[in-house]
Amino acid sequence: MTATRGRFISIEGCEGAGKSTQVGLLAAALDRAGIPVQATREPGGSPGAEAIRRLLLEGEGERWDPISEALLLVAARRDHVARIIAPALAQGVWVVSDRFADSTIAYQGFGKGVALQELTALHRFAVGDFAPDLTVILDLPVEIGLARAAERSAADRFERLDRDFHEKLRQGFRQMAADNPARCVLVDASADPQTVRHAVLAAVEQRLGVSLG
Ligand code: T5A
Repeated sequence: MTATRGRFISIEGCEGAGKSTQVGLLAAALDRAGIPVQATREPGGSPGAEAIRRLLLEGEGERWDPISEALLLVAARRDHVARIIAPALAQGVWVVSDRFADSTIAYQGFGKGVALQELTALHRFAVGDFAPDLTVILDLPVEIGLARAAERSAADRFERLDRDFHEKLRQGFRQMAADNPARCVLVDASADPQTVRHAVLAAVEQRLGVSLG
């Protein structure tokens, strides 16, 4: 007997939006509801993609130009999809990913100016029309996100970029939510973690037809 395909949910947003926090809370809620779930992240998620993650996050800000960066990210994504996400979904496991392809459109496209149609073509080349069933975009003012990220750890290559860059990212994510209403839900992430959790679970229940208690 073949298992019913799992559902793929990506959690997106700017630095410090609370993505990792909400991935953990959502995975716990799915697990409590008896739904098999695997939490993962990008860049990374598979051994090969985690190796690429280290290349991307360490070192000087100008270590990679934006196109090289996009190529590395998409190579990591292909490995992550092929080795981790697609096999899990085929076995009926739900996958919740801390970032996915919308981050490339936001950071390398809206943020760093790589043409959006080139990024879309690259995505198709790497993973075809594979896409999340639901994308939750956590939205909050840039200052709040950067302050949260700074409290948590030292800045990485991306967090060191200037405020204008982070504002472009926010507007990019908002634009993607507006352009893809069937797939994306925009959630106000400026509230406390439990309030945000409530909104995320409500979106999953409404869009994917499950009850999370
Ligand atoms: N990147 C990634 C690209 O450029 N292109 C791509 O295609 C992809 C996939 C990844 C970097 O790579 C770039 C984007 C990133 O710069 P990362 O280490 O994964 O780097 O960093 P981020 O994804 O930005 O994750 P952060 O850890 O910075 O932020 P999160 O996950 O959004 O936030 P989280 O949950 O870790 O929370 C941060 C702090 O805030 C607190 C938490 O306890 C924590 O201390 N917090 C809250 N505080 C108050 N209220 C809330 N609601 C809170 N939620 C969490």
